Amino acid sequence: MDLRQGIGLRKLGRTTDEFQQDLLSNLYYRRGTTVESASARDAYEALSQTVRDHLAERRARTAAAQFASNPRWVYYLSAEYLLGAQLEQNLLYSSTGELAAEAVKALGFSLEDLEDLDVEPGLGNGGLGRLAACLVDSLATRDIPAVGYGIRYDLGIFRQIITENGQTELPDDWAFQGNPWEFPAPDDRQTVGFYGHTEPIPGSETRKTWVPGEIVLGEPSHMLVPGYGTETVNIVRLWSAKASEASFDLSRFSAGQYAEAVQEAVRAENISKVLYPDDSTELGRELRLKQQYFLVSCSLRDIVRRFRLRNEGWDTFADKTVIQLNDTHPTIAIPELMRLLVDEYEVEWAKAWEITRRTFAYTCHTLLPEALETWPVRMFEKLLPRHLEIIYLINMLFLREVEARFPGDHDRLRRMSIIQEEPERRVRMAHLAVVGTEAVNGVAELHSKLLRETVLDDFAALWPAKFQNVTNGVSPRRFVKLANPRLSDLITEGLGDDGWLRDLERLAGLERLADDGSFRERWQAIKRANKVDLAVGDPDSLTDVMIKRFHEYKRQQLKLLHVITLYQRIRQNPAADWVPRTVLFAGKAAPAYHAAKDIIQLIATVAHRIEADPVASPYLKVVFPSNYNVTLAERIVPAADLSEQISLAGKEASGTGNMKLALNGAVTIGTLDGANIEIRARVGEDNFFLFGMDAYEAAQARINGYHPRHFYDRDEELRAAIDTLTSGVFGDVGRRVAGSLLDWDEYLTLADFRSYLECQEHVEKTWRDPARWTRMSILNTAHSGFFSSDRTVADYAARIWRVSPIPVAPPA
Ligand code: H53
Repeated sequence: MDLRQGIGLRKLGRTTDEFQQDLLSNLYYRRGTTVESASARDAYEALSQTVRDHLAERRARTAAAQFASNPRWVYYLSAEYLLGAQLEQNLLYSSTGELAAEAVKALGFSLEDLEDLDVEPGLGNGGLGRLAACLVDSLATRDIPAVGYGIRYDLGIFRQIITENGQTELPDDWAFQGNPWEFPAPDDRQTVGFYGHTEPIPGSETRKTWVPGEIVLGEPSHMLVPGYGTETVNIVRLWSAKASEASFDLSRFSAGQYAEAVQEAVRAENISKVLYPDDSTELGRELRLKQQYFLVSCSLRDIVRRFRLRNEGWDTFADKTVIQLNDTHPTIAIPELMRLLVDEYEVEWAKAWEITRRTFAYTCHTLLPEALETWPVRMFEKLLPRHLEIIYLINMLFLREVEARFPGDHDRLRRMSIIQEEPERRVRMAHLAVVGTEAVNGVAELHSKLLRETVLDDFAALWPAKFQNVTNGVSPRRFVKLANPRLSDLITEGLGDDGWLRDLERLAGLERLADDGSFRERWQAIKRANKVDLAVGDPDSLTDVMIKRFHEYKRQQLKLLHVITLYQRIRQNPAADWVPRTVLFAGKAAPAYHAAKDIIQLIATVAHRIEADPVASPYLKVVFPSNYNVTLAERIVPAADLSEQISLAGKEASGTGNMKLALNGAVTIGTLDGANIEIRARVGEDNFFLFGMDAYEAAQARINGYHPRHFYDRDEELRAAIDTLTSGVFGDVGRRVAGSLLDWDEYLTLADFRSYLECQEHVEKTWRDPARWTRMSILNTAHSGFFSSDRTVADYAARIWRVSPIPVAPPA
């Protein structure tokens, strides 16, 4: 019997009664409890399993269809995934929401109660991790055979608590109570080596034997990634580090040396213990490099295993495989594939190199030089000795190519080398990633252009065709349909059907409704209702949100100077006609990034001061909810009126929060940075509040000699704001922030201050005309269709991966 024919035989409940029976089965047989004693947790687990079964059945059909067509598979390698809560999403994607609501009601629970128990796996830091989650959603939605590979960190991004003392970090043991959404597959376990030495192989110049000094096991488990409005269910496969049996020292244990007995095992398992909470700044720790190699080694072996299920030899490997590197984090995959091919499978070097280059593509997500990873050569030498040798050989051959194109240009060789020589020898991972791939892309038009013109200019001169742009996008399912059900319903009504959820450009059909008075009123009422739900301030006030990681380049400090200025203006003239505002900040700072944590603490302090001030508090409120994550974003985004995208131009690669907010009808105040430029081009200049220097002016300002005090001296309000900080009324933290602005101001905050304030006045003037504002809001949504991650994935598929959809037939 062909097992694949059997798929679909198990009947899944499609009526309320059947669904309820499935739920009860899971409660009894898998959870081992009864209706009488079922806790909310029991009900949550049983429900999750019931919903999961619907996806699992689709998964089985998907795998059958995908393997049968032996396609080119897309493998997304990412150190981070911010998948968001699963239950609500999976109810939507399996169309079981209504059945589930009925079924759990009979058990005495509400769906909302159970959704509250669903913990989001916080396996990422910020934009890059959430982008990975949006892309896997869209890959499935577009029926593209794909697997996302990542690390199953025991502890995800820290839980943040905000008090007047700033940010406190607590461990995030997200799977403490188990995770009903994943399938462990210990039988697909891989062996990963570290340290040790290499030995020559007699008769071969390029092949070597690597004898590792430490062995760790990688155990996968996968989560299902359903497509929306289609049958496809792909997977994300996450690796956990496990110690081998041999690493437990029984004799020491027997001798009572309990800690020593498990020492080696603990060390091995530490590899997937914790997500590094740095976002786009370098963290030079050996354990981090170990994590990267662990992810890469496990995933490549799994990719090879999958290739061999349908193919033989190596000639077609690159035709059947494309591996997308999400930033430089998984770049060691390039020398690792070379090692597998050359050392283990005895493929000749030149052929292996051709296969490798054709297999990989690299997405760069930054322009900050400090975020381009480099690793000390001596660390590589110790941890991955064979990989270093391979990198040296790759580099030698590459520099020969450069020398042939630009004879005698020694400075160019030095600049382009994969090995940095001064002040210390380091491996430049971005250079390795460019050399070892077929395509390199930035994540927004400006970013891709600046990559070609600045950070990677020498490479763009050598290989102009390699460089591309693929503008980021976001999932309209999660960030409109799930996050903003009221608006989704109105959009569906306005457009006549919900086809926009799979074809977001159809939102353009809302344009004609922007001048319809009754539609506008309903739009406005929804925004208000969302604010009531969020419950952070007066729902009639202008809800002004800045939600993102804390980083000086993003300039939360500029927003804070605006808040202080507003506060002082109100205090000076309490009787004036002020526009009431609720300013909402949310976001985390890397625990070791003290300047960013200072800004958080200062915001919390200022918020408290304003709250306690009876003169200012009726007009100005600052709130800072703790622990910004995907779930919280889903509550804030639908309630925002104004979206703050105020990074120094040329620093934010793209941004994706800007897209989520615009899609939900927030109007952006922003600089010409990252994807803001493309948002403005689409929603129209009149529907976007622009201020500040552009990227070229900003770069020029630094070159010409930037003096923040120049702006301080010439702007009375700016001086007053900074002086209050310096005076110490907001404590030492105020002095520190003021000092850093006055003395250096790396991101030209003071230079953009006046332009920002004037722009905010324009915002208020516009806000006073609700019809006009609402029209702008509708037009923002109407013209944000481009920013769907479905479009992003279609771009990658057509221009970088060269893959086509493989549709999955519905059950017979
Ligand atoms: O990646 C986002 C961009 C955003 C950029 C962010 C990012 C990280 O979250 C981490 C490391 C890194 O190099 C870049 O800052 O601008 O939108 C997705 O591309």
